Amino acid sequence: MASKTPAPATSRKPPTTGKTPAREATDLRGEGDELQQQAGGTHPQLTTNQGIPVADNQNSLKSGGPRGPALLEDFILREKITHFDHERIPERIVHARGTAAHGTFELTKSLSQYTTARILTEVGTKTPVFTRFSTVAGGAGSVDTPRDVRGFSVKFYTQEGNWDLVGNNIPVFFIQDAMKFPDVVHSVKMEPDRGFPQAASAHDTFWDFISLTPESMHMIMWAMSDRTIPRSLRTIEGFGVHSFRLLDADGNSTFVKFHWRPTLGIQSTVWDEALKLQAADNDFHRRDLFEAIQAGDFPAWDLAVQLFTEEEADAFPFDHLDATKLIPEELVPLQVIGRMTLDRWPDNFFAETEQVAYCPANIVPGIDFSNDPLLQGRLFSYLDTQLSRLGGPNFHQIPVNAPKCPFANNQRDGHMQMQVPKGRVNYEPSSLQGDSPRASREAGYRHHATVDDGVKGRVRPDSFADHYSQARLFFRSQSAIEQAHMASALVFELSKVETAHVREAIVGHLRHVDPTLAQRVADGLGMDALPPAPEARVQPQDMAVSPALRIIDRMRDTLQGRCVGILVHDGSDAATVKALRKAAESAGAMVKIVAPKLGGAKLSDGKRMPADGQLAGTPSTVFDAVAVVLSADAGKQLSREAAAVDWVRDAFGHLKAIAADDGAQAVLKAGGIAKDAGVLDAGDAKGFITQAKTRQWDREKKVRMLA
Ligand code: HDD
Repeated sequence: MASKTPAPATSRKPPTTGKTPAREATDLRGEGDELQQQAGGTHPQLTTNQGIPVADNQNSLKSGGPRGPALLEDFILREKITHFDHERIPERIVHARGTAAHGTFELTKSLSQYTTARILTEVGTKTPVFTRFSTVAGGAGSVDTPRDVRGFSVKFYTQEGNWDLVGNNIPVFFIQDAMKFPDVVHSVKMEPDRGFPQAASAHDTFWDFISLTPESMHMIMWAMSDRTIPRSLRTIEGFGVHSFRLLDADGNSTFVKFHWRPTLGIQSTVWDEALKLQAADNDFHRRDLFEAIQAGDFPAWDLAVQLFTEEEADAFPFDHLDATKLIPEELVPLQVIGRMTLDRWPDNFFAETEQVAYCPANIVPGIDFSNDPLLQGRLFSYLDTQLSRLGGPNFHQIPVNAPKCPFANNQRDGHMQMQVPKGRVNYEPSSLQGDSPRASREAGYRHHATVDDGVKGRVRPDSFADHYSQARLFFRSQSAIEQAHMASALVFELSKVETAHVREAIVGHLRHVDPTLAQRVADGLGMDALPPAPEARVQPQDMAVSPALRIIDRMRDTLQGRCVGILVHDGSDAATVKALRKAAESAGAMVKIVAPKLGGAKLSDGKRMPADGQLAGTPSTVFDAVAVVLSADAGKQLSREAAAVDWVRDAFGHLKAIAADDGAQAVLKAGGIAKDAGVLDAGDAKGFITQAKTRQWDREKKVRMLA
């Protein structure tokens, strides 16, 4: 319903109430009205949705005096409550928890040799985008940092219509055929009888499904890697997953895979940190993106493509139409063709982030689908889900979903029709109206002309049967630290599985992936012997390792996009705090001051430094590196404060650089922190910044027993 723009307050007077019987309250306004008058400002007249001015927004209409019953006649109360009762819509069945931002995409390299799509051929054009990141399993009100795949959806409002690239931060998927999607999702969401676990993947049900679905093994390797515990949404990669086609003007086709690469580089957390972040800040990723955009520190991603022909695809040792397979960059290199920058936070979360409706079937001329059976199922599912989620067939008219280019057709009416089409003609062919829309062979969408022969049947190609080679490729391509994280993640997750035969079945599959991995997980679970491996239809092959699949070696040593916390108390040395802050900010970090009291601390120069966070509510998990600057007295005092001791102990355990002055040593001692290359004197701001740019991976074996 379009809301009427209310007239300025001065032009409309509240209606008079007529004669007030003596026994009723004499002042219609409630206390809230009086208090808000003091807040000042010029406010428009409050009205109902019909534009009727409201005189009292605090009290319902009563009969028989102020303590009498409320009246059904109160159309203002009824309208307000009715609207409120219907404020929620069904949340997404998957990817319910999301965070989005507006931005632009600018093409830097034309693909005109391969496609007619203007967004991929017109260098320099800035195309508006709306990009939503999400977790998969949790509900809309769950947390940002579980171990989970992250959704990465981009709506490009191109001049030729909306193009939605609906991907994830992982280039492969759990299943090969859309027929299995409801099953994998049912198994991963909370168990239906008990309603838990919430937020992250379920235990027995999920691993039961996985143990019986070997095609998911490659995706499981990714899910158990540090990719699923990202530091921030600004530091995740994105993948279109499927092969698509690019079509040139003659209809010639080239296959393409789309990749997003964050300009800040990829970065993850460590598992203990991710667990503690859930307690520290449910909205850690959403807040990070919000704060970065508000600060003008706009996150950006390069769009890269892998291009290959049908003949090249036929020579791959895997089937690229199988969404459980990736194409190693070493086989088909990435070409960067443009950059997306997110620079505007939505004005309203519900209207935009919640109501945005992505659909992989939204595609523009010059791009086409491949025969990937998972993609084909998706082409149906997304439009269908919006019909119930957004309530009817006109959701494309919601501003965030509407194309920004002209659009016209003969589709009419339906729930919540916002447009008022003019004229007699709502059909085609027609001859009665000169301006009714017509299809155009030249500009219109063209499909690739494919020849498919063979018999009809519910079948899976033999070329999809190798479930382990790429799982092995992924595991063996990781650095030793990442392999240890994966083994430990598997032990952690399987330790939550109560059913012994499910745990054993998974370890059995791991034997095909990598026998050493299977052994480490079996040891971590306390198994006396390795369970048998299931029969593999195709024996796994060794592929050349792909270093591009690692994270740790590819993380950028930088403080850009990262946050440094400085813990202070009364008497902290002002010069040291100032020098650390300056050094961190010059290196691109955001700096936050933490103190036992939010009012801050009176530093050695007698000046009060306000705090950005109070110690008990701002643990070191929310920072990338920390400094502790304390007077001797404050150090002694805080060494008996668990929040301060945890602050340094967690920073140390999470492999972060720590700068501490003499006064802070008492807290470090209470935290049992031993000096290493990442523990520095607070006077050495330069050394601290160097260490703060990276995680202290060498420290890990001293603080954690990994599988
Ligand atoms: Fe999906 C949402 C990504 C397979 C059915 N999916 C959804 C979102 C993302 C993905 C990022 C959130 C969109 C948003 O922010 O609103 N989905 C993927 C990827 C897949 C995939 C990368 C495999 C490569 N999805 C997939 C299949 C089906 C669906 C096979 C069904 C056959 N997905 C849906 C859905 C959702 C959805 C049920 C829920 C909400 C929505 O669509 O709008 O239709």
